[in-house]
Amino acid sequence: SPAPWYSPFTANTRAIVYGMQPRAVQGMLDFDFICKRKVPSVACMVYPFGGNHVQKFYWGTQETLLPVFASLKEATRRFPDADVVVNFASCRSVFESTREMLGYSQIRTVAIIAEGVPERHTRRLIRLAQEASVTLIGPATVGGIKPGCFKIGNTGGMMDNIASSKLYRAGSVAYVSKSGGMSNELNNIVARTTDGVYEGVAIGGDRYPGTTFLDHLLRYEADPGCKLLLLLGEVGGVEEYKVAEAVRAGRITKPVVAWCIGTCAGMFRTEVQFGHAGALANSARETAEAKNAALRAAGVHVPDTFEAMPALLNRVYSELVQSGRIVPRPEPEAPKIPIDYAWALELGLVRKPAAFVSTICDDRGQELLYAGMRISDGVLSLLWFKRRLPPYACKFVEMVLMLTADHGPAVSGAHNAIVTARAGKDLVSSLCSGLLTIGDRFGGALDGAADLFSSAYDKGLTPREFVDSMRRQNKLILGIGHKIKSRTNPDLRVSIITDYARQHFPATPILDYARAVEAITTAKKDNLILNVDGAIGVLFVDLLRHSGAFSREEADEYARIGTLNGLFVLGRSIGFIGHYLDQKRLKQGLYRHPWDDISYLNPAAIQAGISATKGDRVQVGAA
Ligand code: Q5B
Repeated sequence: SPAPWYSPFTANTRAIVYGMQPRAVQGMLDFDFICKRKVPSVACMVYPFGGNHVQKFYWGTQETLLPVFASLKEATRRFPDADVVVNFASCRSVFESTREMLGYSQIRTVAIIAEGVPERHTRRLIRLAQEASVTLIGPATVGGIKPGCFKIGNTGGMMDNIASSKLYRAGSVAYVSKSGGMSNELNNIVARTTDGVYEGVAIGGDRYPGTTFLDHLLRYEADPGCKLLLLLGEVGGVEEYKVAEAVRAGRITKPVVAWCIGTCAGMFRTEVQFGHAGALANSARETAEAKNAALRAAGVHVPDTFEAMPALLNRVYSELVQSGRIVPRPEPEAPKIPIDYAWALELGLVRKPAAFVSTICDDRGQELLYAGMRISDGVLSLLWFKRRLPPYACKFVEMVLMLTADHGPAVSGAHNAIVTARAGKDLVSSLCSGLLTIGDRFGGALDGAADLFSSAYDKGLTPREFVDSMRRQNKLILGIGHKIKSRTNPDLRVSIITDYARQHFPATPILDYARAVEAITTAKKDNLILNVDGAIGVLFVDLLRHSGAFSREEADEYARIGTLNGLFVLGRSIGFIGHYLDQKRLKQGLYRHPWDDISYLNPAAIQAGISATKGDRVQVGAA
């Protein structure tokens, strides 16, 4: 059965929210939930841009979906039981959209939230609404609230506010005010001084509100659930006189408590425009003082000051209880209010174990911080070592990255990256393919070299003893040897970096030791030089041990956990990416290794070849 005329909002009211206002919709659903409504009060939303779709919301702690329609026509067709529209359209488009709403006979109430609606538009809408018998609330309003039943948009503020004013269950006091902010104040006052709010509407602060104080007070008068009326008028306009007249004429018989705010206006020498568009007294009649006096004379309970209103309200309420006209109901258990995780976190109410721990980088603030320091303080040292390194050390790191960035297309990693790129793969695949070749033999000998040389040095082995011990173990010395570089074809990268270190490092004992080892290995074979991996590896040990920035334990740990190879990986990634881009730019096709560069050996041929040549390589390609 349809709701009676005086009760536009019930526990079954279904509304259409016009405009994309997910926060307001979530607030309405949260209110419904704590009121124990069976069905959400928001049936759907209308948003002309973006087509029909669904939006995700919470119903309590569960997630639910609400439909969004591109047109009001579709929304009303799909939800013929929706009789309220909360219109969030802007002041520019609210006239057209409200006029359209008034054309659907199922719509009985429209709340207009927009501020700044031209008065001529409002007046036309009021006329159209009256013709269609539609209750218009607003413009320039937050809306209204009916505890246990329905909440318009953002009315009542946050959920904790709504709960503390007990708006999840009905009381006996119905109020009407202009201001949404003052409605919150009334919610609070009513909850503290009476059995609570039965209904509250903020009609909006414009000079021509869609419905007036009297319209709502007459509804409350007719509504048997409401026992006590509360009016918060204000300076400007004459609507309060109509209320006084209704009381005097007996159209309102229930007790009314009222106060018009803005009594301080008389303290100013000129007329003051208060916050609302309509809050300006254009004549002595429109002052708050004159209106309070008129209301008092009509028999309305008017306090001497706003501060005295709660006590007066309590007194009138107590009289109603004593006379039996209000029978206080048992207080239901206060509902649990689901709050969003982000908000709970901000309030310090929840904690959750983090899935990741990061101690090196914080991107949450305006300025990116590495290890708690500004990134201009040296990117690598902050992110890898979590500390500022001396400028000479930062420069050393930069030089390492530069010197290791590339060594031509023939080396293992670049070759792989190129072949991968030519197989049509993407940048990341090509880069990874190159990086996966880095290890003890190619490019990844830094940590091993650092460990071998520093351990031998720490043990007090002479360079000769060290070389001999490695030979006895049949182990290659990591950091020694190069495919093409030699004493006669020196690796300039090694001299650049060692010269720099000798000039700037406080001490280079491990480098000196490695150079002494090199003197022995090159005596055996010209290419057994201290290679680029070895040079960087031993120099980093010298840096870790003598820069003063690390303890000895830290220095050892960094070598142990692969930090130094990381330098090569990082630097050489630049080169691999370069090769990938080069191949793509050159539109190089699929690479296939030429047959003439492959020795095809079958087991029989190997057998024959080995016996025929006593161990030399056998060419059997033609076979
Ligand atoms: N012999 C680098 O070998 C290479 C010896 C050794 C004692 C050694 C080899 C090696 C250790 C690993 C290492 C990093 C494979 C190299 C890099 C980056 C790069 C690359 C680029 C870039 C070269 C000939 C004779 C044999 C061996 C003996 C060799 N190495 N003895 N300690 N370390 N080094 N890797 O020329 O008696 O004849 O049997 O594994 O530090 O990767 O540019 O290309 O920037 O991209 O093939 O610079 O040295 O020499 O294996 O034929 O050996 O010398 O025992 O003795 P080769 P082999 P014998 S830098």
